[in-house]
Amino acid sequence: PQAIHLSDYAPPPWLVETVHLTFRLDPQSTRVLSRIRFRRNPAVPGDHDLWLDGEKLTLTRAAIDGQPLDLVPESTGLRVPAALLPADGFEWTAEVSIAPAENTTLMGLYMSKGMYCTQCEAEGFRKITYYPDRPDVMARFHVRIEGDLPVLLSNGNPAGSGDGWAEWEDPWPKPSYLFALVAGDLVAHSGSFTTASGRDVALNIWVRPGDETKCAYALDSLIRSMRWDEEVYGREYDLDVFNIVAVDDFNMGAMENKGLNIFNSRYVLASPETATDQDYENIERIIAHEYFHNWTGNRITCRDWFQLCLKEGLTVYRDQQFSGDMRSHAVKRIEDVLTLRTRQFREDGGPLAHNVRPESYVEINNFYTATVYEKGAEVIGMLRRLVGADAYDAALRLYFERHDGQACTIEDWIAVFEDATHRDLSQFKRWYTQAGTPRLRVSEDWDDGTLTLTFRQWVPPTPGQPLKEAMPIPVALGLLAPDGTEVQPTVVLELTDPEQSFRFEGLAERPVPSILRGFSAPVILERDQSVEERAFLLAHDTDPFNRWEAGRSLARDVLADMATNGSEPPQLFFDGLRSLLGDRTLDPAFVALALRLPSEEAIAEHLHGQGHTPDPAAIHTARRRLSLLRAQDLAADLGCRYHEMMVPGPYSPDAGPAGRRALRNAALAALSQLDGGARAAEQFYGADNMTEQLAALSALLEIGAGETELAAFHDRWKGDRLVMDKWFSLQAMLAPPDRAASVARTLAGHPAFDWKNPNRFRALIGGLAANAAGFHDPSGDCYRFVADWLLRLDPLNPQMAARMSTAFETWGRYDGGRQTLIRQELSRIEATEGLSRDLREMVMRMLG
Ligand code: HT7
Ligand code: ZN
Repeated sequence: PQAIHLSDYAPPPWLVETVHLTFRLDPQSTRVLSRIRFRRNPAVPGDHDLWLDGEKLTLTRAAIDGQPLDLVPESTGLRVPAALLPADGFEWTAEVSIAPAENTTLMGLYMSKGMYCTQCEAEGFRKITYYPDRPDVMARFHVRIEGDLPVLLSNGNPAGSGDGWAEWEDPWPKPSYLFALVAGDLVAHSGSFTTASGRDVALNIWVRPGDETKCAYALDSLIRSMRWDEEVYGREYDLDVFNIVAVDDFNMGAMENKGLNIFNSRYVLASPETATDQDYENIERIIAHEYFHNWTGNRITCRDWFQLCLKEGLTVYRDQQFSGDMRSHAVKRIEDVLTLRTRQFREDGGPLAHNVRPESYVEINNFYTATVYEKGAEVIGMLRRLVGADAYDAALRLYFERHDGQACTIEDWIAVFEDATHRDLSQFKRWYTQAGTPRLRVSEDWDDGTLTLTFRQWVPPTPGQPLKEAMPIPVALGLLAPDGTEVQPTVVLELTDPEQSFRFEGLAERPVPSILRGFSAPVILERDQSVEERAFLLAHDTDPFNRWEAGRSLARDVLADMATNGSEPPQLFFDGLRSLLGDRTLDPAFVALALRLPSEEAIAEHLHGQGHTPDPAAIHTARRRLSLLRAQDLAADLGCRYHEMMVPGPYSPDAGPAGRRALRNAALAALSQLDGGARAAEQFYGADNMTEQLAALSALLEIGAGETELAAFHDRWKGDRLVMDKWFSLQAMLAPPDRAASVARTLAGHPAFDWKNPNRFRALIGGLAANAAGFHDPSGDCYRFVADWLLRLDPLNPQMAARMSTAFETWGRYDGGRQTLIRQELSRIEATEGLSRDLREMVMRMLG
């Protein structure tokens, strides 16, 4: 398949003014009638053919200004020769038929449990009708839906309805990827919002009958998001209605279609009995994310798909700010950095590394990645840190003012910041054009009241980019005196060179530096630091992120030592945790995070970065042993906190009670190693909410118990699809390493394993891939199992198969035996006839 290159971008010769679509719905043969007004693009002189994208469409008729055309469609679209096109514009009319019930890709128009729905980002609209399906073509849409279903929805405002039909008018020009249609037997949980300028907006969350009791939190999150975007970014909603629909079969989390967001039902539906605190937090975050896209994505969109980070990085950054404001900034920052390190550093350090703004792709769906999203958000955070909060606000005001209604590039974005701040940001642009996680090594020199910090940075080579240039790195730093007082409050040092020194003079005593506060840049900091110094920062750092980081890096190094040379953990590690556990002034959610040991995957990545070949089994054993020793050492304190953190009264998903449950459940998991699971079983049967029940089940499975509880859980929840996903993933994730493949096979044979449903597939296959020691069992059994399932899914849902193939992306870290086994599976996939473009591209990139 042909790669598409950023450097080949050419503006569209023909633009669209208005689109009228009529859908006559039928599962096997939906007819789509289109009437599209085209005009010449004044920026593109000369005569040009009209290219209309279209895939798997049956064309019944087509005409230009009413004159029928006899066109022969190609496999990817239709070409209308320039000679047939009136110079000053024309009206295109066409009729196609499609079969939504046969569409298993979940792109375009498809069916999920009797309901029609669409997914058009990135290139799904071309499966609906012939159209210039590219984001730089923005048009006003009018949609008529005809079908024998009670609810018929599309973008924009309602424009009339009757028995078996409804019309929708979207006044805002939009690219085709934001088109949406939903039709089904749905019920709404409704509310309203009055904007700052007094406009009343009807809000509806549409779900299948029976689920309407689980929508209150999603609606509340939406209202808070709308208010927040007005207060913090000055952005108002711009239609009379905002609809959200929950769908069971959905490839990703949600989609920001104009005025009609479509969500994976796991990010809408929640009740205390069925959803965990984490689920509630995700719902709040994703509802906000999609809503925020209304301005960052919809009103201002991307010129082409290479600019994806323009909308995604910024919108993730905005949803992170929102969640921090709603909950705790410190806890949110730690969680975001954990996600970044788990998903993005892994990507950046392997064969799938790519720029935040990629330069070429075969299948754009493969670039909805942690690099585009999460690293894209970090880049915005760095920009804000460098220019300051007020200048950031001014730049965003300018961005909205200058580019409203346009399809933009990263160059436009940078220019806004340069114009608003009068800074030269040409070096900063490297964050968009250079892949890989920078490494930053710091050394200290103390001489008679002066501390000199020397930073040396380098970026490892990544595919296609052997040589790298120095990055601009904002390093937030503070200095602490030996008694814990801050002698230098946070300053932001701006690194621009491969090596740079900074001097701090007039210091009475040698201070302890707290470096990269708040994780001020997405880099790997390398620093020779004694256990004592880390214990000191864990006890005293005034920056909560670095306080957590001190404990984290200590735990990581202890585990790395235990896994590689069988050493014993230092007592200071336990003592540090004990004082944290005993500090009642700290937010319980923060303490819970501080107690969380680095994952096996994180230790493997660290060891690899240190030049070791990680042994998944040894890492697993070391982590379990450290967990046990820690539980023994802290048993009394943990027991105390377990009781103290009980949350009385009715369940609330708010940050306060959720943080208490997080700490309580961390204590439970630790204590279960000592009491044989007695407390966990008690909590499991007594729980009135999913957070406590699932944590208890997980604690039991971790100690090799919980068979009875697993069965009880199944019996209680077999009718609830979202809870059953948890049942599948927990077992796959926590299966003992030598039994992981057989547990996964049994689960795959379970009647409830509906592998065509993305959530269920991800629960099992993703759960297994997250079981590091199990997945990497030297037999290679799990590698085979996962490859078999990818091959089975690929013909039906290539996008999902390609995403899940990233289970193999870390193969290069491991020993020769494992490398050979994984490469064998990747080669087997690659050699399969009829493989999708999606999966083929991923496999080829992984094989290098
Ligand atoms: N912008 C949305 C991306 C998305 C998507 C992309 C490809 C295929 C299916 C998809 N579903 C949603 C989601 C977001 O970032 O908000
Ligand atoms: Zn997004």
